[in-house]
Amino acid sequence: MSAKILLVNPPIYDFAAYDFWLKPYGLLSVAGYLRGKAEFKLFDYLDPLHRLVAKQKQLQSDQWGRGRFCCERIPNPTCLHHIPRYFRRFGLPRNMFEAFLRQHGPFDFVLVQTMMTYWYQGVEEVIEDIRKICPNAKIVLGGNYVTLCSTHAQGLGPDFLVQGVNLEPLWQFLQIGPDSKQPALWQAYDKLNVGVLRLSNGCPFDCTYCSVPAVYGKFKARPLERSLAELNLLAKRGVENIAFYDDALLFNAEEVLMPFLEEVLKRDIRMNFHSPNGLNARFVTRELAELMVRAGFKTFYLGFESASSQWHRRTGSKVSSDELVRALAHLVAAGANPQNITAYQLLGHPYINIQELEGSMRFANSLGIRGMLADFSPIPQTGDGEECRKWVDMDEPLFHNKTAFPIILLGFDEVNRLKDLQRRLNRSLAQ
Ligand code: B12
Ligand code: SF4
Repeated sequence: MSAKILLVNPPIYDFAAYDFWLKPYGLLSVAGYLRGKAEFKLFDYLDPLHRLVAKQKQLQSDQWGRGRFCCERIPNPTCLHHIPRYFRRFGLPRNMFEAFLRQHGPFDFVLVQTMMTYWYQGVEEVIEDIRKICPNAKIVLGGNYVTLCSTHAQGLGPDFLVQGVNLEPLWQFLQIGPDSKQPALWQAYDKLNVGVLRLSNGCPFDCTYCSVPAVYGKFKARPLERSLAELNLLAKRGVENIAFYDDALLFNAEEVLMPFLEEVLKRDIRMNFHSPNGLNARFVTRELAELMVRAGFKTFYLGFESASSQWHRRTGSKVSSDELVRALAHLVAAGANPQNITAYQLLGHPYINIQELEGSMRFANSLGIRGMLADFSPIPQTGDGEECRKWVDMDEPLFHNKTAFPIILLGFDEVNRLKDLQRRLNRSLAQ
């Protein structure tokens, strides 16, 4: 008899959370490798098409598949009691999971997705409920929090941790052999309107605030045929919006993104593509911009971070202001709507003194595109994250919280002032 495996995407405990094309892609990928070799059930606390959420008007997704999560207010965690923002639990109610476990259990294994390090309270809740209702199930955690904070994750009491990207120990633990050609298990959802793809792993840069280089190593393309098969699967499931989760989607585009998009056009696959994870403006050529727009890219998020060349030199030199200007010209000439182009800039980075943030915000605004302040989350084992031990206890992942850290570094009033300024600058574009 094949193993019975439950897949869980936990609720989020945070000050803010928004469905910015959030899917448990690591978890679904692992389950995909085991397709046909085990019996699967999925419980995704953040599923926007769950019947409980789908019927609430204010929670409905926008035209590109983004939206709000259902949530309830809860007290701030003790160590963040001084942060003057409301803390919340986002996702389906806890008793729904309990009822689900009673109805569909027992399970042999439960695989739990972990994402932001500071979201571990959701994982803790899930483990507690499984232990109570399905005490014999073996609990496996994998994903970003486990990879970056493995000792802390061990303390939550799982049976097995999958750190990083090597899945060999997992196959041994499950005693099931994988089929690595299989796409993610998107069939686990009854209904689906958003999908995720990743055409590559890793990144050629080495930014001092980022964990990707250490975890994934240098850039490596994934097999094109496998990505196309996954896109096909998503198209058949009725998905209209695809978010790319690549770290460096535009790097080596002639060999990775461009052949993929050419196939999309050749096969007449119509999708809206999105890049929530920040594109590198340096790689946007005229040809690439044209192809992206023709193949269906609708929203463009560019990782700009700062207009200060000194700041960029100190953190990894990933992009310059000139490169941003050039990329925008190509995108707009290709037909991209400037209202759907956004430049991310880091708020609350420890080198804010040389970041010239306000000037950078005004600069992006002068180019006629929206700016978005990406609150800085200090990441353990990165150069900049380790420096943040000066301000917070980095061994407590709640201190990596992206709402909390900028307030701790800059103060509540200064954070509000900068956010207000960003709002005003964006509003000025609409006039
Ligand atoms: C996509 C992405 C996002 C998406 C959302 C993703 C989501 N579902 O929540 C968006 C764009 C919204 C986002 C936002 C942010 N992100 Co982000 N993001 C990522 C990214 C690129 C991929 C995450 C992912 O889905 N990985 C899973 C898949 C794609 O990876 P995979 O390699 O196929 O997985 C394999 C293994 O890891 C393992 N595995 C993975 N999961 C699981 C689960 C199980 C059970 C098992 C067994 C195995 C397993 O097996 C897989 C198969 O081979 C990572 C970087 C990275 N490369 O991981 C950063 C990353 C997670 N983000 C990061 C940051 C900093 C942010 C922001 C704070 C940025 C900002 N300032 O705004 C925000 C925070 C959002 C919030 N609300 O708090 C940091 C982590 C920060 C932290 N403290 O944890 C990362 C690590 C990048 C970095 N700079 O180092 N992000
Ligand atoms: S370019 Fe992006 S993914 Fe690459 S190291 Fe820098 S921040 Fe990380």
